[in-house]
Amino acid sequence: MEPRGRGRGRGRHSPSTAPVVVRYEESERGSGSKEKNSSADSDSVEMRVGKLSIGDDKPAASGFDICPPKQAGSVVLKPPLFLKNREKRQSSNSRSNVVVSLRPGMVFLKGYLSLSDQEMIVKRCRELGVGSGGFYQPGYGEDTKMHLKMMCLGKNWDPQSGQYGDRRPFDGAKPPQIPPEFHSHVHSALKDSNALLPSISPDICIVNFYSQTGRLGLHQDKDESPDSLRLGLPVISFSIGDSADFLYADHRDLDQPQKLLLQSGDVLIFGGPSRNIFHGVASIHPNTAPNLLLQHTNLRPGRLNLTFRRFLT
Ligand SMILES: O=C(O)CCC(=O)C(=O)O
Repeated sequence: MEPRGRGRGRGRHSPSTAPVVVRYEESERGSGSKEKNSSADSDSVEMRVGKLSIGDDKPAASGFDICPPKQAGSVVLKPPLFLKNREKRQSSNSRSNVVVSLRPGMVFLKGYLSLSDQEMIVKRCRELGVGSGGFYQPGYGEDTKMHLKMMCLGKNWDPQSGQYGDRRPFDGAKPPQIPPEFHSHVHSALKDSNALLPSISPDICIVNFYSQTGRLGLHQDKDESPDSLRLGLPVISFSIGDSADFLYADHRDLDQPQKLLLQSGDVLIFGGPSRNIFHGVASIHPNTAPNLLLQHTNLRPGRLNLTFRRFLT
């Protein structure tokens, strides 16, 4: 989310009082660099917006549903048997122990989250995502939508100001808390990574949902507190659903950033000397999510990504 740390002023939309249904026909509206002129991805997305009331803690809006109910009469094609068997083997609760050190402070845990972990995470994100403070399409301004849906847990990150806060400026909703099960997965991943990085108990989780045309420009995560950044407290990233081409580099204008394929269940950690890397998502690989995950959750086509961070030291 490129302009993290580059605020463009805090925009506040007038709260509406009557429930409305907003249908976004998202289209390319920006031009020029991906980062500064992000526009919406090409999905048609329906969001039901309830009565909005700044300062009200009760559920006020229902957001984008990442696991919409199956349509009556829809036909689900059965995956080939070999694929089912392979996924069944992978679905055991045991975690992969493939740990790859990509560079100092950057560790990749390949296939770390089991299928049941992934299902639990999808289901929790779905529940939280349709409630107050749930998924919405963020933007840096009226005409600069990001190519993803976002929900913040713990603290809100506002793309317009590049700041964290306790409530969302545009509807006053408080971000849901980070579920305890998520904390335990973060804790285990940090421990199993053997990375020489400080351990954290995250107080922020940014949850992104990318449609199959979603993407995210190269940016640094630099809006956490100066102490958190100075200490190189790690960012822990979980990938679920369709695979993605993840890019990273020391500089934004590097012609050839490094590319890493992130698949469902992968965990990536970057902290210490890699805390300030530029990173982003170049593309999503359609129809690459595990079949069993889709069958068990009805996750939409696309990719769910959770990045855990620590704002305060
Ligand atoms: O989706 C990803 O893998 C990266 C997400 C990210 O960079 C962010 O939320 O800041």
